[in-house]
Amino acid sequence: MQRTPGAALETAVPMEKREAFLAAYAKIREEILSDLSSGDFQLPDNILERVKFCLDYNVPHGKLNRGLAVLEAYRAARRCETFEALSEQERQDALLLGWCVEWLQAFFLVADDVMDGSKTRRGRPCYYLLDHIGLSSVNDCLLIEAQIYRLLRRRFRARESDPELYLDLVELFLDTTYSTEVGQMLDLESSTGSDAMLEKFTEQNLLRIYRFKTAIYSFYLPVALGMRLAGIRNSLYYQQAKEILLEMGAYFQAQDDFLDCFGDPVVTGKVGTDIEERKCTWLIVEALKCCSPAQREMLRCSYGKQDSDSVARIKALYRELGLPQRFQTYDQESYARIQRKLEALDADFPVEALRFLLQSIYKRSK
Ligand code: GPP
Ligand code: MG
Ligand code: MG
Ligand code: MG
Repeated sequence: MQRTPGAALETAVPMEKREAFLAAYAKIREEILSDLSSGDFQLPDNILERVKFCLDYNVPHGKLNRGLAVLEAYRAARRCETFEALSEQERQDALLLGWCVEWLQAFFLVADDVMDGSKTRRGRPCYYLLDHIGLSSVNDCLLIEAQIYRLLRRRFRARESDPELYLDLVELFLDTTYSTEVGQMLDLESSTGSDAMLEKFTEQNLLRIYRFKTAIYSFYLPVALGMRLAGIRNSLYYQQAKEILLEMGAYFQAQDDFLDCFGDPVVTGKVGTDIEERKCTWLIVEALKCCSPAQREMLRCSYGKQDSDSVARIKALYRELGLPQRFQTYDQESYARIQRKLEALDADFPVEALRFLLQSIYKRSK
């Protein structure tokens, strides 16, 4: 399939689907606000407004691919032609789980931007940089996370038609969160140390970071949730899905690393900090594979420095080494390899869900 760069998301996700998904957001937010205004909490209006601001700022402005992937995985696992053909209750359950994944993403992003010293996210200042927020962003991201479990409890606890569903869903979220936090630790750890630490930037370390910090929550979780909601219990399906989804997740994070340096901030909505923050990225690992001893010395001196001259030197070297062209090849080869794996899957498998995710990332520009 031929695509022009930047066309990926627009064609993979029809506008009506995104709008239908977005329409469910306000209802879920109202459920959370109503919980906080009643029962033990009885919070006053000004505090409820603050919670509303925090959610509106952080939850609904992304690409929504993770949330939409839950709907797609559920539809495919239920063997339904369209999402609309499902019953009202089934659609509401899938929409809620889709939004729970977007809530998880919001929790991670608020925290990640603090740790990465980022300035912008989704085209606006990072939440922690807002005047009236600052360090209270730490508690706010914990609140966002905790809301996932209140939503799950209210919707799925003690469901007679599937008594184990609730625990399975809670465990999927908890295990995923733990893995992502391990991944974030590896990401942060690989970026600390003295100038002599280029040795940490190996392909093996990079793939471990990708698997844990991105692939599990962004790719495996949405599909596993859709499959589990549809009642699939056969662990073989989950293993098969996981293998391919982790590969897709690594491909997605390599794109994220590339866009951090070479993407257009107007399109990505964020200004990269990977070079300044000494991150273990696709670009630095690739550069170290093909640079000369003199270029390696330059990397050793300039990588991870905050000043703009050092950053410009690194970017110039990346270009000199032909990394943008090498990345294009990597992009095409990854897509083709994963596509072949999808084609080889068992006919019983809800493969459209995986295809949806792959189409939504190929040659992406944001
Ligand atoms: C992406 O890394 C990974 C995450 C956002 C997970 C964060 C996990 C936590 C436990 C907080 P990134 O820093 O490259 O993403 P971005 O480029 O979007 O800042
Ligand atoms: Mg970041
Ligand atoms: Mg990060
Ligand atoms: Mg990044």
